[in-house]
Amino acid sequence: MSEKILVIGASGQIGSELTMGLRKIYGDSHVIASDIREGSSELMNSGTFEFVDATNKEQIEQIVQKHTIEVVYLMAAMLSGAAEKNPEKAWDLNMTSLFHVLNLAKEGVIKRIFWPSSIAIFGNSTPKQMTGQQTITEPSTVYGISKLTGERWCDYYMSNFNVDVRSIRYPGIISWKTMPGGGTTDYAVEIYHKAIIEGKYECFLSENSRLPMMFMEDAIKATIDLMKASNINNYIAYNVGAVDFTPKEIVKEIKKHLPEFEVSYVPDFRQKIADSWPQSIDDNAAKRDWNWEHTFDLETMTSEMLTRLNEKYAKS
Ligand code: AKB
Repeated sequence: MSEKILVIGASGQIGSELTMGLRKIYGDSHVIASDIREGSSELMNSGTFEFVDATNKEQIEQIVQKHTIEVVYLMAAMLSGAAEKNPEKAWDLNMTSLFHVLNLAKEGVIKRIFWPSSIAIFGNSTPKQMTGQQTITEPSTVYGISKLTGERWCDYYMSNFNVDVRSIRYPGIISWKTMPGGGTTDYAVEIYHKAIIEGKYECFLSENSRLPMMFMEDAIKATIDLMKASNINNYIAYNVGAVDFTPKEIVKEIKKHLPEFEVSYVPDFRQKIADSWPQSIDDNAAKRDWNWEHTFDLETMTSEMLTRLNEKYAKS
């Protein structure tokens, strides 16, 4: 029988699709979804859902005990743009929730943790091209500082208390089911929706801002594969790469399907965040240690996004 899994932050962009991916593999009754707010009807109707505030240890512990949970995916987080506006709240959510879950593992209540890190751990002093697994990490954002600190704490709990905690430094994640919220890479999701609904989009990053990105299917595969891997005692948080592109390049790709699509560029405070992040990622460690390989490139991702969103909006 497979282990019981709890996803905290299951109603969010990655959490919702991760929950569905885990339910497909391990069975609906083995994967408990939790969040402070309800998720999509697909999520709510496919298995058990519990209301959990990720900053409340008692609530997490109660659900862990109620469902005899052994593995926790902690997906609740405040992303880069939102965190700049609410630094203390972001720090509290991103760090307190991690401590609660790390301590449950230290106490032997749960066996294994997945906790997402981000390319935001890198900063202005990091080499921007093919940014390495081990390089300069001097983040300049609240979110980046919380993610880098989180990586250090995960390493500390692993080294000192033998806690099995695994992590991925996610790039921008592109998906059509659930909207992201508060991130700097969110433009790369919004742009597809706006292309279909309005035929125009005002982009909050400049046209040449290159960032590493990944299609959701690849992100879910990476997450689940890392949690299944048996030989990963090299790093806590792995770089994973897939595609990198600029707003101008994604527009060019969308225009192949929707030639009338119009975009204007009005960079806001998120431009500074984007400028501090890598442009492409060296993921050789993940390839070597657990055979990481991405599937979607800009062309296949664009075609899938537009097809799926067209179907979705036609139904609504
Ligand atoms: C964000 O833009 O804040 C996130 C991230 C790269 O971690 N998508």
